[in-house]
Amino acid sequence: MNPDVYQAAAASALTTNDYVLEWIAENAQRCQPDAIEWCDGSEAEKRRLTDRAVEQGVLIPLNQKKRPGCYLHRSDANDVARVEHLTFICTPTKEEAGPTNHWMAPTEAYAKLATLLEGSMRGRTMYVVPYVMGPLGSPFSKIGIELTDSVYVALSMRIMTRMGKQALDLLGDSNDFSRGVHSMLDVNPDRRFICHFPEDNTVWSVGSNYGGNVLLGKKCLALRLGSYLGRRENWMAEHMLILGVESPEGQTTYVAAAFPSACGKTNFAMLIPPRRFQGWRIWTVGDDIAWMRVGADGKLWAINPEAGYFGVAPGTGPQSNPTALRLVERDTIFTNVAMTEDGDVWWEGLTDRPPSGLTDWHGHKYDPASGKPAAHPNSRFCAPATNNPFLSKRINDPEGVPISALVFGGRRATTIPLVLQSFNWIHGVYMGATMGSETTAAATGKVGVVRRDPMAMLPFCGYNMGDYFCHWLEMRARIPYPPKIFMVNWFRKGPTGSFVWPGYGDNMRVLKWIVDRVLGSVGGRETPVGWVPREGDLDLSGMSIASEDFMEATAVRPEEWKEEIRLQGEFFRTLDPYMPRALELQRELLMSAVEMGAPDGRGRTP
Ligand code: OXD
Ligand code: MN
Repeated sequence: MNPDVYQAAAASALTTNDYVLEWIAENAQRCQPDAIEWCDGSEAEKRRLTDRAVEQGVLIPLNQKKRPGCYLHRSDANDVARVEHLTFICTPTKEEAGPTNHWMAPTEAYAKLATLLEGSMRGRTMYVVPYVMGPLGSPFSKIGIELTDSVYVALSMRIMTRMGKQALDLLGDSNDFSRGVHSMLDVNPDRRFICHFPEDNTVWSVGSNYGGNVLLGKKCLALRLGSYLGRRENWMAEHMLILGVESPEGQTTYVAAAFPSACGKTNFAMLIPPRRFQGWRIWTVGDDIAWMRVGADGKLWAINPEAGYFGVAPGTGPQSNPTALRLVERDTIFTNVAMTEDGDVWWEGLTDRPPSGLTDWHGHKYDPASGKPAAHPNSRFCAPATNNPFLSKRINDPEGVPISALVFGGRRATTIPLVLQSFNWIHGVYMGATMGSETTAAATGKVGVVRRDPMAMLPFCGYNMGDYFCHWLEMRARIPYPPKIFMVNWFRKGPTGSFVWPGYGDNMRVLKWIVDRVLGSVGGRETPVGWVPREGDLDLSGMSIASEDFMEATAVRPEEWKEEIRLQGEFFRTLDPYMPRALELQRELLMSAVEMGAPDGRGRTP
């Protein structure tokens, strides 16, 4: 590397921290950038980087009258999603990564990626992006620095995290920061690796420029490294939204919920209560990630470590998420959506029919007759949380919010009722450990195959899934006043194949039952697999749902459950020999309870 480059970077450094400076020098030596630029997080810097990105064709300005401060990015067509098969947990032993993660030995991974990074930033700028995950000064928060050769990443990190000089000021002389190195290389799937080194609090990501692979604060630090650190430090990093339910009397109850990717987490986090619920408000704390710790009061407290939303655009429309439409009105970076003739954005689900004259996500004229979508199905918006009109006032509270209920959800056409309350913590952990979603015909060719995704963490747990379950079980002893645990399913279908529950805003009715159960102010029906609401327990006023549909939505059928519990056992076997015994015993207990209630002669009625 030209020594002047490093000299210039050292002279303009935003810190005197030797650990940081040495680490940057080492990586600059390896990657050989033409320039090194420290990101301070200022408005002037945002303007400068945005202008540069536009000049380079990385960002396309949208209609600034309609969408002030908004830009479109088109990614390489081979680089549009997270790549689980190229994502590695690099722990000293394979066993520590466990059966659900791809593993590479740390020495091998470092060597392989160092070779790829050699000279990778020649002709490019290395951006030094310091950031904080979590509210500034919070005991939950973590500091990270990402070195990246992507101006798109630098600008997106500015939205998604508390990015800038304040991170370095908070770090001071400490060595306690997460080290992220990212180079796009030539954006080639053959040279794409996302490697996590939990023991070194380090992530190296090469060959991609797609959000989940390269915004290293998000999935990489906040979930994979975070879950590893959480286990070591007795806290929890979870793939959960956090919302506050405020009653007309002004009492707010906080709920955290896990759903597999693309199952409507962002929509649920921004739910608008139906008209009947006048005076009720849902406040968004977070839409994707929760960091949770036991507070001095013995409750479980949570923060959202992020500062923005990286949401899936398709399917976001006036019915599914009117709030999201408001938050992408300005200062948003869109990726791989379609563009209208007048420089606005469009995606499937925004309106019933595509407007004429669209440009598709590749940048070509869109032909609706092609049968292909105009926006990529995983196209995204990246918007600051402060754009959300229903952002919780507690978003920057260093203590976070107290969680009263944990909710697990999935997309299931049968078996799983609209809402089910667990009997206790172990049973709740069991619900999370067995949650899953049915694949659709379009995705796999096989309908109704349940892909298990424990706690929605399958792609995000930074260590052995069996140990992760143990951590959940062990947390119970550390939480004197634990949240109640529930399971929901908005997607159950009736005999005619149509959904029995309308979903969207009406999910408020389920949320209210959950809150009332926490407060002990509503009843329910005990079934062998948990508590469900009876018809009068759920506020159904102001909606039209046939009584049969409600019965169907909340039905617990022994025959379906016997099969379900058998399949849950099959899933557990794939995690052997790491499965905690408590969950297998819970499984057997549920099976015998279901069999006792089953009208097939095998079980007896107790
Ligand atoms: C996400 C995901 O992008 O879960 O949040 O895939
Ligand atoms: Mn997610």
